[in-house]
Amino acid sequence: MFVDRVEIDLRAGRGGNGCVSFRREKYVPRGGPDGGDGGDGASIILEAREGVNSLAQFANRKFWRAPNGAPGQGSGCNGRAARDLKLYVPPGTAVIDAKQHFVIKDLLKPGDSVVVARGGKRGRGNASFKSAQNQAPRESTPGEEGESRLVILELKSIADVGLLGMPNAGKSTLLSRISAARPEIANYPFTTKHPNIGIVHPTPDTSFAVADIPGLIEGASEGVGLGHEFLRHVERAGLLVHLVEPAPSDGSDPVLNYQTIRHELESYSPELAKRDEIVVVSKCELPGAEPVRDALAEATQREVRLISAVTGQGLPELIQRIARRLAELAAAAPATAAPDASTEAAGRITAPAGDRSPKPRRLPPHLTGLTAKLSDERQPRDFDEAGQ
Ligand SMILES: Nc1nc2c(ncn2[C@@H]2O[C@H](COP(=O)(O)OP(=O)(O)OP(=O)(O)O)[C@@H](O)[C@H]2O)c(=O)[nH]1
Ligand SMILES: [Mg+2]
Repeated sequence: MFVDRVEIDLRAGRGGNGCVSFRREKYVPRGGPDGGDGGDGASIILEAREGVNSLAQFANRKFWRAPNGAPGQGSGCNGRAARDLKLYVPPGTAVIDAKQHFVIKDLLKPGDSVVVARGGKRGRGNASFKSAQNQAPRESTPGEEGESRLVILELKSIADVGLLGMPNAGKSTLLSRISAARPEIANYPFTTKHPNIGIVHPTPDTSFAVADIPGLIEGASEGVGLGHEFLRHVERAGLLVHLVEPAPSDGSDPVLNYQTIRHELESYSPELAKRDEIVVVSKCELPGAEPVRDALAEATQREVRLISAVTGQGLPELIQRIARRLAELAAAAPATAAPDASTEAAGRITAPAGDRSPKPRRLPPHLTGLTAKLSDERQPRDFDEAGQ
């Protein structure tokens, strides 16, 4: 089951209460306070992990509770701190506060994590209130409540390239031809019901990820068909590949189909509509593909490619074109990212470059002072050195 958006209710653990207790033991009069502290409550941590590819584990369970810290006990026993609850999500999951609608954190890379609900702090036992003035304290503090939070987890797949097109345009077939992904393919619309990601290797040591999403139709922004819900899976893609079928089975005009998808894209997100787009005519071994290519090129004033997943025509060129464009985008990105990096570096306190060696340890005065030797000689010996 593929799940890409869930709302979950999180509550971190409560801290354990502190304990009020006095030492009572035969022959130990006024034993003093010995109530231990409680243990800290567990926090809830969300972590992106490689290999997790859907939010399915949250689909049937809305409430997640982290364990409470154990209370303190007599004889100076502190309560056990509860172990944090770690929940694993796919890389690319945005953690959103459901009440105030802001992104708490975008967990992009495997290993990225965020403490979404902090565990309650432990309560203090009466032993910790002991002082010279107050030698028999009867006070303790309760453990704090853990944070509770309603969050939305929204998976936006991490792909470099997104495939767009009407249903049945041949998106899944293209993905299966250029990568090891094996999406479902069939000769009817809406075969694909959830996104598929495939990794393409243009050269043995380079790769990019391609996302195939369910087809869009007119009115997708109003929820027609599968809606444009799945467009979020291409939101992170720097490059879109728009497939146009030359002879749709419903007899519609391919150029109009192209414009419909563009329109839907714009109504979903104007920002996404501005992304780089490569337009291709699929199934080009079928008759009538070339006139469609020419008509599209005229309508878009752009280069339009012909590909065929059946004969393999145009596929290596398309892969090379995508790889080149991605490399250009990657080369352009550091220039815009650079100011961020420098401001971050400026904010950080770093040691001067030359001062990396550890400081020499200072010896205690009885080993370095004037009397060090003297005191050594005067030490009582418990064996006779001469006799050894
Ligand atoms: N002749 C020919 N048929 C193709 C080609 N590529 C795909 N097809 C056929 O087109 C049909 C639809 O292909 P899919 O890959 O499932 O299309 P899709 O765009 O993923 O469709 P949805 O998942 O429904 O949105 C299948 O029957 C494929 O066999 C091609 O290059 N040539
Ligand atoms: Mg498909």
